[in-house]
Amino acid sequence: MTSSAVDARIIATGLFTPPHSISNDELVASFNTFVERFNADHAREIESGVLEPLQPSSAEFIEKASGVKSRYVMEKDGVLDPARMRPRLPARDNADLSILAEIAVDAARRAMKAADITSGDIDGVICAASNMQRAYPAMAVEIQDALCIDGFAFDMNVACASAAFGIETGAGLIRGGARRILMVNPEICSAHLNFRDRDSHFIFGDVATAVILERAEGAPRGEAYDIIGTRLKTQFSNNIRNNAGFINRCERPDGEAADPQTSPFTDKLFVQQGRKVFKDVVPMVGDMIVGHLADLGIEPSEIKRFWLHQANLAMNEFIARRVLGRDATREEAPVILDEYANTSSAGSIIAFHKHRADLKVGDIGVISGFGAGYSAGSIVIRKVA
Ligand code: CO8
Repeated sequence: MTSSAVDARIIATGLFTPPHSISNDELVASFNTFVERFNADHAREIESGVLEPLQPSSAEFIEKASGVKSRYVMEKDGVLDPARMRPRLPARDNADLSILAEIAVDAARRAMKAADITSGDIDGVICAASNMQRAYPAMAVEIQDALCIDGFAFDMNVACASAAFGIETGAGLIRGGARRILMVNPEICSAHLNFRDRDSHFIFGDVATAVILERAEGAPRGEAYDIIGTRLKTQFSNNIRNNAGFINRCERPDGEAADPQTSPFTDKLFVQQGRKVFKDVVPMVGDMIVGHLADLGIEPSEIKRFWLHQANLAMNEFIARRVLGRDATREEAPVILDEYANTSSAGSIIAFHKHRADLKVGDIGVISGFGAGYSAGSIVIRKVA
């Protein structure tokens, strides 16, 4: 799907960064302790060939394969405790703000402050993220309530592409008559990451971002980026999956007591075929951006900045090369995954939030999110103030 009339503009972003950071060395130390204990506890099965021994992780591998050096998390001790390996996020009373809503509200308040607007200036809220804390009521309605916003709110999930799809959805609502839309991306990836899986335990981090979209009419009051084109694409793939869902309790055989969330090999958490994802998604996204720019009559060389999803450093380098026909500089395609890791839908928005201050009026950039589904979105923007 493609849209190209200028109906909406981005007038502000907000970023919530969690209080705790975990280095690769800390993560690997915890994982390797788990592996030693697991192998010792299962020595007999391993010796008899019934079970393969678990292999240790390595900080060098993680940085080389992904570019990730650290990640922020909402709670650190539970993640690093080899007997637990998931954050401690105690259940809250229904009367209290949910943790996912809390971080979204923080990012939203920062964006509203940057835009110098109040709750009364916003007509609707979209919560676009990889995982919602519950089925209902919608996270977005809780966020709307906490911010005292009148109007409407709803959740949407397009995995790592959620923010790009959220921006296009917000622009569509503005096309339909709304004045301003708040789009938030709260991602507590640590809660649905399998820290016992060597292949993926290092990939994700927690964060929340917010974007405020406004109808593109009249002179902007402050910094603003016209949305000059959007393109969305999905293509089914089993290579990134999370099979957690409401049907799970009905799938378990009679008498089975094991909690599928605590198995080291669970598919009820994030699982992927990383190599296949890499090979499929690089051409899919590269070609989407090239085609999108061509249809808008924009040469790739006119693009000042690519705020790409932050999943893997090499992946972003390949995509930028496919679009530009040469290597992109760090200024052209900024990197935040070294510090934040993959924050799913929020990654491209963190990059946009942190790396746009130097742009001049008239400069064009591309925000692009991509991931599970597969799903991908390209948002082309021009700085107008
Ligand atoms: N330490 C040491 N060695 C390791 C480790 C480790 N931690 N992990 C794997 N190895 C070994 C492997 O066993 C393998 O060994 P061998 O060669 O003997 O078989 C070797 O290292 C190479 O392994 P890989 O082929 O897997 O390594 P890659 O170079 O492909 O790197 C990556 C793995 C980093 C995962 C890479 O493939 C990648 O980043 N791919 C892109 C995938 C991607 O971007 N996915 C993101 C999608 S996320 C999304 O859409 C959002 C989902 C919702 C969010 C969920 C939040 C939890």
